[in-house]
Amino acid sequence: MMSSPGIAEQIGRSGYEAVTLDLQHGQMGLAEAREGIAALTLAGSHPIVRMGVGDLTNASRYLDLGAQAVIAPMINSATDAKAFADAAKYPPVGERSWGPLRAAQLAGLAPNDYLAQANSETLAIAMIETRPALDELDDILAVEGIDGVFVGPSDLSLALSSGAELNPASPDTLEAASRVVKAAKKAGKFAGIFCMTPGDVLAAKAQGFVLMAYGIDMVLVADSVRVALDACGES
Ligand code: 3PY
Ligand code: MG
Repeated sequence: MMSSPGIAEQIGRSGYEAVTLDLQHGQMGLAEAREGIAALTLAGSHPIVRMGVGDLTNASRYLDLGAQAVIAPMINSATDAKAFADAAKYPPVGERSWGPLRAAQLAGLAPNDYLAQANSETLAIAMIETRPALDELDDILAVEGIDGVFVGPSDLSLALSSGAELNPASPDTLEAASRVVKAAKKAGKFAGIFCMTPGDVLAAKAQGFVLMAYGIDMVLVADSVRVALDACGES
């Protein structure tokens, strides 16, 4: 969430297989995302960009900068999912427009070699975090070019309680998350989920989720500073 590509890089270097640059709720702009994507590539960690709500046409731009996956929040219908896949995938799957010069440089590939692997190696991930999305889950999963779905438990908890409570661990939210991972498996796609605690990560893994987003840079940095100060008797 922080605006620093350097912090993203250090998180990638510390062992995260992938790091998501959050352009929905975070502080990065396009220029910082560009630096963060390059820094993560250098660090050997997969750069993912979460886009703003409805920013579907920019999916190709983030991929052109070298993002290896794009996450679209608030995908509510198969129509949304198709628009997203169209922006993220080259023909014949979609209508991604050509221009991945930076992405090809970062991948060390000639243009046609980048093209040959782009549709399979760059991922379009649709967030499921509303009631309409749950209602259309199977249709969203059936859209060609959508590689996987990603559960947003905070927004889901708001939606399922009609705004009464933010509780990513509410029984309704957990039940919906379980439904999502099962539906994804059935459709031959993968499921991911945002996790609030290490326990959430382990539970999600056990359920069959394969992309667990855990650890917000603002929190990781603040927690590390507290540990350092505590160790010096300065808390
Ligand atoms: C949510 O929980 O709603 C999210 O979008 C997590 O990133
Ligand atoms: Mg959300």
